[in-house]
Amino acid sequence: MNPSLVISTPGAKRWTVQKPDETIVAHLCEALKVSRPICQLLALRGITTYEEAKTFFRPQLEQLHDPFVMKGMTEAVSRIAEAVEWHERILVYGDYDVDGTTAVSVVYDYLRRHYPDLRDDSLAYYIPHRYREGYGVSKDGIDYAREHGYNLIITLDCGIKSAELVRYAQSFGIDVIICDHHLPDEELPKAFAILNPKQPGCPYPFKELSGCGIGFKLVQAMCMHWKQPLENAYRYLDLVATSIAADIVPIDGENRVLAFYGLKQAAENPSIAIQTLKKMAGVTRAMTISDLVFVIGPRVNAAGRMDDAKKAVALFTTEDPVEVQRIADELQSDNTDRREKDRETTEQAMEMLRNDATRESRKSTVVYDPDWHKGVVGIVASRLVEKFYRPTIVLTQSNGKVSGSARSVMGFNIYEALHACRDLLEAYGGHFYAAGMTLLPEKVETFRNRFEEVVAGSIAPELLTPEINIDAVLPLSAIKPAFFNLLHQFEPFGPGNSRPVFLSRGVHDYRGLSRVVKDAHIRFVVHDKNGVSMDGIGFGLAEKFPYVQTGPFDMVYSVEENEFQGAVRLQLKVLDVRPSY
Ligand SMILES: [Mn+2]
Repeated sequence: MNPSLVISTPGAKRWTVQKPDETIVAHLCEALKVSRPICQLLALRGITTYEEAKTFFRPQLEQLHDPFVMKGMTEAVSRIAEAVEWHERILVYGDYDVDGTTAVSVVYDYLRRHYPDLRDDSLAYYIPHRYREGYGVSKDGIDYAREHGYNLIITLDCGIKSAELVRYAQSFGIDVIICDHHLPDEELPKAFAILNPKQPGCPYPFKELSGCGIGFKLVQAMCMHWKQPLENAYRYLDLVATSIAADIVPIDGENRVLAFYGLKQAAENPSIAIQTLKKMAGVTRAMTISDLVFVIGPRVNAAGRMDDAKKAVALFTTEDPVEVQRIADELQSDNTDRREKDRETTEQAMEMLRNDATRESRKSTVVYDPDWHKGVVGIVASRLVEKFYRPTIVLTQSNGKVSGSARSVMGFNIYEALHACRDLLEAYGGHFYAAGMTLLPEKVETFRNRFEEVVAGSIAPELLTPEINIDAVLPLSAIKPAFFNLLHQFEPFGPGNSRPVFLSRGVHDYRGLSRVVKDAHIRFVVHDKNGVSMDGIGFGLAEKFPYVQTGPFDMVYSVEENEFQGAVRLQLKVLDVRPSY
């Protein structure tokens, strides 16, 4: 972690200027012969040498790690090979979200294509129903395997916490291969093989693969085992990139290579599914990570949220364009339903909070309505975090139990907070920033108070103010096409490699040309003391317009390209402004 300088103004956003290691910056400037701000960005991303910079700027598929380094891979591949050879029945089992359904699609589609013997019902996939069965390996799923004579189950994006159910499967002579990326419990399932770089003793060098990423490594390993061209695995990279984007895993290391080539494929040679979803959403430009998150992700997730996630796998593994279009239409309509419910629920939750006299003094938000749709509580929690910036839980009820989703603010571990309330919960699980839980209806009030106590007692006060991390301080004169071209090579952006944010100090409105648009945003024309002027747009910044009028002011922004009437120009996407000191 780099030591950083915190500038704090009450009531404003926190601007944190990152401080890279100066020795490394100096070394990179010398070795790379590029401008200092670029070297600062590299140093902040953990790059210290010419070689590392080269790897970063020129991702290569050869940089992917050998899948056989992963603990359990040799066993998994030989067991699957054996199953293929002996015409055993294989069930590919995965979670209902984007990561799970893309993972199942990759492994199922690969097996189906390369082993025609396994066609028909000797190879099948199974996605548990989000509400009837819930997350992870289900008893229903195993009973399904048993009743249909499947003797090998490959679990994807789940299974690592299912020791009990793996035992249950084995009691019927069903072997289980687990491919998961979630943090294991102390007791690992006694599966035939476990692929999970986070398990103790796994030497695999990159720990942050998505669930679909693990499925991809398995396919890559099978390609190597059967001496097939690796293209048979690479064809799934658009799905892997989709999972990386949707599951919010860091886009550095191996994930960056996978995401880079996955986006390239989505742009140049997409699967019919991605192409169809893209067209329906009206996206004409090359796909970005945000498109995967905001365009593809919700449509795939909508299937599991509103109906049945099997549709998502059907979409990704069907070759007939007419059929793909039909499924995509269904997903589109699920997504429209989902959006309507989302809007309604957010509205109701906001209203509840506006009427809550204790809101101002609380450090957390817990809202509950037994009639809300289970499929949108997570999204609504995220929206409430955006609006009120507190660790947030949204609860609803189904089948006599209350369940909900938790979302956190930057830097606060919400999973730990739930863990501290565990005596009030029936079940809980999740990560640092997002988690889920179930509890009994009569415990909701006690839980609401306890959660507030836990958050209030442990959260650092500054975490309740949103933070903007600034990569470098720049004069406006530094923003030139050549500079932008280098910035462009930092893509794809995402967690672990955010779009660079810059700070320019002491800028002025240029000749009164900056103005408020649509009552909410500011269109900027700014210049600095060197007479360089730039255009910019600041969404939702209208209330800060007085700073712009009275100037000079400081401004944080990212740089983007704006195409207008055929001409491409650089423009600043302004994130915040404040008066210069
Ligand atoms: Mn996952």
